[in-house]
Formats: sequence, structure tokens, C-alpha cells
Amino acid sequence: MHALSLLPLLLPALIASHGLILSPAPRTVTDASLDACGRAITTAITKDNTSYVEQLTPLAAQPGSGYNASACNLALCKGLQYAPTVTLADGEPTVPLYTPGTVLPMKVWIRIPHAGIANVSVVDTKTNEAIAVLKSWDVYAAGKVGSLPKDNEEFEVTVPDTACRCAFEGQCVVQWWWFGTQVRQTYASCVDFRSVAEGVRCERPME
Ligand SMILES: [Cu+2]
Repeated sequence: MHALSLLPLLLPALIASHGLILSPAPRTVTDASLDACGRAITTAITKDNTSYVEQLTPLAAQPGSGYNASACNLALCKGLQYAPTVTLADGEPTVPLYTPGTVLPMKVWIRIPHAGIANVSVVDTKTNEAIAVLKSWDVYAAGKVGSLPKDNEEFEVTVPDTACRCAFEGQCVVQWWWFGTQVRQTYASCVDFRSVAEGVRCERPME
């Protein structure tokens, strides 16, 4: 059951899920996600305000869903893919580069709170391995909109030294993950980034 709530007009409604990262800019539905996850899932993520992972999973099994299991892992960023964009000037990807030790302020939006647990981690997108847990909450989103602890929606994380594992766009994400333990619903939202220490040279991995 979801309490009826008025959609705050000033907040982005790109992904009207129970919650998502507001800043830095999170992954959103793109053609890359459509190719990997199919129309049933990407339409649900775009339009359905209860598009938690457990609801997307059965959509994947629908005939004609277009879901590609090897490309779309719903347990990682709800299946949303890295979508290359480049600056016109220099051809560089528009994925932010954070040197290790960078303090990254983050804002998330909890639209419908469900008490549970949450964490923020750096995830290797190829292996879905959490390289580092940057923050975690034993109790999260326990309360009502407007009375949640401030650090549930506004917090800082420190970018770890990940050697060359996150040196190039698409290799890693900062993933915010929240599981409502009573309702058994999983929400996730991801930020693409690159990270390499000053003076360290990394080789771009073979595709
Ligand atoms: Cu719910």
C-alpha cells in the first residue's frame, strides 16, 4: 500500500519511483537502457511510481518484453545503463572525474518512506562487486515525509582510492541502495563517475 502523495512540482519526475538520487545527476532511462532492459521495464521505470526492483523482475519475463538478461541486471542501478555523452569541444566523456579523497555531497529524494536499511557504495559495473561501502544506515526512511532524519536525504561520501578500476567512464558507479524491510521493496539509483589518483596512468580496458 502506498500513501497518496502529491508529487512535488519542483522535483524532477524523470523516474517517479519511491526514491532516487537528485544530485549528482543520476543515470536515467536512455536508448542504452532500452536496448538492454527492453520497453516493458524502461516504460515502468519512466512512468510507474512503484517501479522498485521486485516489480520490474516479473516484467522481464513477459513475452516480448525485450529484456536481455546478460545486459540488464536489475540488481544494479535497476538495470539502467551507462549512456555515453561527450563534450562537443574535446570529445571527452561528460562523466565527472573525482580524485580519491574527494568529498562528494549527495542529495536523494525519498518520495514514499518505507523503513529499512540503506547504503551508498562504489560498484564495479562489470562484476556488480561493491568495491567500497561509503556510507550505510541500519535504520533508514523510518518516518514520514518531512520528519525523516536529514542525513537520510542529504549526506556526503568520500571517494575512495580505487586504483585503476574506476578510471574510465562506465566502469563504476556510486550506487545508493535502499531496501524497505517490511514492504520488501528495493530502490536503487546510480551516479556515473571516473576516479584516478593524480599522476597515476591507467590503461583503458579492452571492450
Ligand atoms: Cu511502496
